[in-house]
Amino acid sequence: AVSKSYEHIKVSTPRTGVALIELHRPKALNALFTPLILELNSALHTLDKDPSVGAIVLTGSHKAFAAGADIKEMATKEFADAYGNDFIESWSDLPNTIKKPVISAVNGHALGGGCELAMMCDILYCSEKANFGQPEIKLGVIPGAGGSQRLTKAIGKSRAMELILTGKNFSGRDAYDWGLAARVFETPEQCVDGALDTAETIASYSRIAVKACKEVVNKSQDLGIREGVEFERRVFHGLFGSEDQKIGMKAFAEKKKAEWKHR
Ligand code: CO8
Repeated sequence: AVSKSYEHIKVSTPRTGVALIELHRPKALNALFTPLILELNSALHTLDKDPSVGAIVLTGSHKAFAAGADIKEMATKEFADAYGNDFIESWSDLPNTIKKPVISAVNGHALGGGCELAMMCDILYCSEKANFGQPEIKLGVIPGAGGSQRLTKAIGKSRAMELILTGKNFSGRDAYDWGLAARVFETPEQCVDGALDTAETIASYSRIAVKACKEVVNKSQDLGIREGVEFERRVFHGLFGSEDQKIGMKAFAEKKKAEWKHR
């Protein structure tokens, strides 16, 4: 992925085991249009298969994570096309279609589809002045890429309802206070650095155990507690068949650093 050249995103590997994807469509504040989404899809899937990568950070610019789906691209769309071609379907779950964790580092605007893309990631970090919102109501539509579901799960019904019905924006500080963001940073630089630090920590662990963590935590979003706990236990059992469980537990007993097989 790193050597591939993209037009609307930049991919690099700033830390050991960590890939950084930067949305890069500065003229339109990273508005999400089809060519960008196709590149993002391609990069995520390539990185997912790259054994040297353990975790991924997704960010935009200091000014905009993404100012939403491309309104100009959508403006003339008809129902038959939207429904017939299931518009958004291929975009709406991007970071969840891959197995490795994706951390979003949100600076600047994260509106509409931009907010939704940030929320699809496994961990959300932001800076204080990040500007989140689901302004679709102002365009005569509703969130279309999971916003009504993920925002509601993250911050509660009454608050999400208010934001989605009014189209009011909220800050990175609010996102943190309400539990949407795992961490909030003072500056955009600190936010991206913080996300890279966390990604580096994740990438230092057994790839198999990391994938299993992502899978079981994400299951909690769809399953009831009893089924979720049962699912977790089965995956836990499965890990006793991995070399890394032996390596990790032996290293602890011997007071040594684990040298993972699956790295
Ligand atoms: N689509 C297309 N172009 C955009 C978008 C957008 N969402 N946002 C900004 N741009 C363009 C502007 O048109 C402008 O282009 P030009 O220079 O050619 O006029 C350029 O980016 C710079 O923007 P502004 O001049 O407006 O910059 P400001 O700093 O004055 O304002 C704002 C920044 C407040 C972010 C403003 O641009 C804005 O309100 N943008 C629209 C935000 C919005 O409504 N987003 C929601 C879109 S609907 C949606 O996302 C549906 C979700 C569907 C699912 C998506 C799946 C991932």
